[in-house]
Amino acid sequence: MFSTKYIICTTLLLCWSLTVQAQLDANLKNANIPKSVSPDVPIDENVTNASTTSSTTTTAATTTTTQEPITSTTTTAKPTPTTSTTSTTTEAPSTTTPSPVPTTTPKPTPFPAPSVGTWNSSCIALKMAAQLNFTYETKENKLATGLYNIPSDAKVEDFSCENKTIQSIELMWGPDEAKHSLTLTFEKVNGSSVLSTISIHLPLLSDNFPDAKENETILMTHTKPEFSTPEKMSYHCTRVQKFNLTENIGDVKAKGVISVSQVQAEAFRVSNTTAFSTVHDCDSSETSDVVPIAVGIALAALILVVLISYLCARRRSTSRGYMSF
Ligand SMILES: *[C@@H]1O[C@H](CO)[C@@H](O)[C@H](O)[C@H]1NC(C)=O
Ligand SMILES: *[C@@H]1O[C@H](CO)[C@@H](O)[C@H](O)[C@H]1NC(C)=O
Ligand SMILES: *[C@@H]1O[C@H](CO)[C@@H](O)[C@H](O)[C@H]1NC(C)=O
Ligand SMILES: *[C@@H]1O[C@H](CO)[C@@H](O)[C@H](O)[C@H]1NC(C)=O
Ligand SMILES: *[C@@H]1O[C@H](CO)[C@@H](O)[C@H](O)[C@H]1NC(C)=O
Ligand SMILES: *[C@@H]1O[C@H](CO)[C@@H](O)[C@H](O)[C@H]1NC(C)=O
Ligand SMILES: *[C@@H]1O[C@H](CO)[C@@H](O)[C@H](O)[C@H]1NC(C)=O
Ligand SMILES: *[C@@H]1O[C@H](CO)[C@@H](O)[C@H](O)[C@H]1NC(C)=O
Ligand SMILES: CC(=O)N[C@H]1CO[C@H](CO)[C@@H](O)[C@@H]1O
Repeated sequence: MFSTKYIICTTLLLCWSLTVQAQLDANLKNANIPKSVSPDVPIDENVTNASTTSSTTTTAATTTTTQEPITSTTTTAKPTPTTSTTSTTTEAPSTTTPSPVPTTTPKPTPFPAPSVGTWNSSCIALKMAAQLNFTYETKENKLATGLYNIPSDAKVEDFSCENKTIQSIELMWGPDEAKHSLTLTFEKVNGSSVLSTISIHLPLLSDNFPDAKENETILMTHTKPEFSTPEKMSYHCTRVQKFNLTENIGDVKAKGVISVSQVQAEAFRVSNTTAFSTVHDCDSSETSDVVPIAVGIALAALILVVLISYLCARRRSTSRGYMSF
């Protein structure tokens, strides 16, 4: 009589712990999917053209004509209401448009996602998409937030391959009088290759940053080992990774973030084939640790539950002198 109750109880607990484990597994599997989807957002050519033309032709001429393309873009941007507002006027349009709240959001056209570039030197092969988010000073001495995509057609300007422990590659783009550059330095530490430094030299041209101070140049670095990979393997990571960038000029401490995605990088290459070596994925090592631990915890909990219910049932039936058996 009592034992049947406990058997039912035990099976219920068993089912519960199994579903918990299943949910854990599902969560772990789903965890990486949204991250890898986000960098694949296609670049809307019209949005880029609309934004560049609107910024260059703001000669205070006709405000009605500039608003027309904006409303046309909002219809396309409607399905994503969670577009990150990028420091462009946020409160001002609310007074002019008394229409309901969800249908507003006219200005923040999404900044295009960076496109993936491929670069190589004799010792470094690199593939990635990168976007900068940084603060800069405006003509009115205010701080503004700027977004900038590293162009995929940047050229390999310089590289250093002679040293067996430190190698670097420098990408360059932009007009001759204002060269932009991104330098990546790789180091060999304990038999692993790491990206030790990212340095950025970014002159703010009036085409992209019309409100920036004249001749303002952003110099930012990130010095922390990233992309750690065993020797003779290539680092691979599809999801977006954000690295903090700092600028230390005098007492000014500007800050920025570089977001890299779709990364495949390999330094200290010896063969001169262009193909990457065996992939070391940023997530495979993590998940292969996390999944067994989660499964182990779930199984341990299950065993504990079964044991406790069995002992309880046994004690009860013993105290009642095996009545129900
Ligand atoms: C983008 O612009 C082109 C030419 O201006 C036009 O043909 C096309 O329909 C536009 N696409 C969208 C999605 O607005
Ligand atoms: C990069 O790879 C291309 C294609 O294999 C090759 O022609 C070029 O020489 C390489 N560049 C450097 C700097 O090694
Ligand atoms: C850029 O950085 C600022 C400040 O950290 C943040 O508010 C903004 O959402 C970021 N923009 C993007 C597109 O990541
Ligand atoms: C590589 O560079 C490091 C640091 O600059 C230096 O200590 C080392 O001697 C160099 N190695 C070679 C082989 O040039
Ligand atoms: C290299 O490995 C040694 C021993 O395993 C360790 O003490 C040292 O901290 C490691 N160095 C780095 C930079 O990780
Ligand atoms: C900006 O650079 C140009 C060309 O080098 C120079 O003529 C001009 O004086 C500079 N402006 C400022 C404010 O430094
Ligand atoms: C990057 O900067 C942000 C804001 O300053 C800070 O909260 C975060 O901890 C930093 N991340 C790293 C890895 O230093
Ligand atoms: C590098 O490539 C050249 C010609 O493409 C070839 O002659 C040479 O043997 C290659 N070196 C190695 C180490 O594979
Ligand atoms: C749709 C459209 O007009 N796209 C153009 C945007 O601008 C780039 C370069 O400025 C052109 O290559 C695209 O054709």
